[in-house]
Amino acid sequence: MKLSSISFLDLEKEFCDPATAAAVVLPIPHEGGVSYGAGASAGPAAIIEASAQVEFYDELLGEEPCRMGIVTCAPPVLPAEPEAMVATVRRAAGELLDAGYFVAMLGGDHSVSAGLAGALAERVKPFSVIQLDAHADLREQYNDSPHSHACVMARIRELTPHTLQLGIRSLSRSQARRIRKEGLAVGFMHDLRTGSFDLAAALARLPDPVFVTVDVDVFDPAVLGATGTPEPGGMSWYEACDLLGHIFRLRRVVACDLVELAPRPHDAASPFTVARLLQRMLGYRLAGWCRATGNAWPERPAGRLFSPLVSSSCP
Ligand SMILES: [Mn+2]
Repeated sequence: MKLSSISFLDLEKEFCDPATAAAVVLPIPHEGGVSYGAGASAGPAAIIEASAQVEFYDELLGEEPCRMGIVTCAPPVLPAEPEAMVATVRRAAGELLDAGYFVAMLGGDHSVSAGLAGALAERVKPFSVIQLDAHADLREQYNDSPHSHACVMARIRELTPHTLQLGIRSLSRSQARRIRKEGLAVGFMHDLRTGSFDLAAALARLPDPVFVTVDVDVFDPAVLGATGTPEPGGMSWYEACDLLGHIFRLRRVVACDLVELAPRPHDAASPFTVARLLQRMLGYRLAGWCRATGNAWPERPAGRLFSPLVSSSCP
């Protein structure tokens, strides 16, 4: 494994050692056919840089997530051609899953998520994908490409039928028809807001393990504006944290990604928000492990804590 020169959260060596870490951060600075604003290839570096300012102590969890050990990889060499890029991500993520890490990938545009989903599909069946996103991303093709970020959930649904899409508030008529016709599990943002979407029931229908993919445009632009395709009416910070808290409590999450941050000048808040969210998601995972095993929050990294890709009863 090639390590990044700066680790996520700028951790002391003991807390980012590949031998003892439970989680790994994999930066994928790929930007293919971004449809509106550009800049997602600069996302991972901006998130890692901002993460150096994040307080280790999570005030909701009452603990420091970094005590699980979080190693940060250098980005792999990425071919520009989308299909080859996805295959590269599949291999890189697959090696990390095989090594027993909880994999947290940083995009890049949303097309990179097909690589991580592909790595899971090669290793475990069934598995689920939960998407937090403003956009349904169910197009078969976009700008003549099936690998566009606007098609990623269509590609992922070729790998698993178990998907749940949350926070959606932008889609075409044909995508809306597909959702109705195939009865896809979609929690539209307005239904989440009014409480008319039964999240617990939707989560109960998903098999473990779960990959959670977060397109940062799920946030309201007032919370996070540095993204290529902003949409009004998105989640607040606490809405997103509550939702992810439920997901990590009720399902066994083995991998996540955060994609589509496109850093812009004079906006330190957006990359910092993503860095904090990743730290919190890792904390939710560790909290789930503590609950499931009865173990205390670890003081220092103790190897691969999370049984990764085996069947459903493991914590
Ligand atoms: Mn999106």
